[in-house]
Amino acid sequence: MKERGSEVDFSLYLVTDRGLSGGRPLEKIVRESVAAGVTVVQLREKDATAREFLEQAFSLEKIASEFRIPLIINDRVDIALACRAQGIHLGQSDMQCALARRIAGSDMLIGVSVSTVEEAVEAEADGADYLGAGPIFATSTKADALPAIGFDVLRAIRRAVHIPVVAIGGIKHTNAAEVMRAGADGVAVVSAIIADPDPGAAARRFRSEIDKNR
Ligand code: TZP
Ligand code: MG
Repeated sequence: MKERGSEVDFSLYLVTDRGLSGGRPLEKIVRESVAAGVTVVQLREKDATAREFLEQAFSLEKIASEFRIPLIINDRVDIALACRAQGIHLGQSDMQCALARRIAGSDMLIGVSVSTVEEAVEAEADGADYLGAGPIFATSTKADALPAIGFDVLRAIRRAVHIPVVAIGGIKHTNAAEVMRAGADGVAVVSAIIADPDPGAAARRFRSEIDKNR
């Protein structure tokens, strides 16, 4: 089970939010940023209907397969199974990891959002393949984001588990290096790539900071 997460390159993890895309299709933003070095894409669309979410999932799955990177679906196990995505991402108020595993099977990559060491240890014990830890910094992208956890909690989470830890929340190319040095296996980014007028250039700026600090 551990191999499933450790085989994936989590270094630059893009999370979508079409509300920040300025009307550009997500397909274009995803294609340009993946071509420039994004290694994982999570479809996270809080305001989409199930039908819209499904359509978006199918079209991003095509791009992800083309570039041989994982597509991860936020919250919805059914949609991940329907579009044959490689993974699901679950928050603390979503279906528990072990139950999602029962539905989705042993091949599904499952990520869990955590903001404390206790949640991290529990998620690993529950069968998570990787963790999303944060918010590292304050962010306005997630309306109900918790207070920032900072580097000390990130380091403590890194020490407490054996699965990959992806840091999220307020990460820009200017602080990505520090986040990696604090022990993250990768950085997860919404606004700094999705809202950038040139998502490919934004992804390249991240890549060069991350690669200097791996
Ligand atoms: N979970 C914790 S913070 C966050 C999510 C989905 C949003 C991060 O967005 P940004 O724009 O990269 O700060
Ligand atoms: Mg969720």
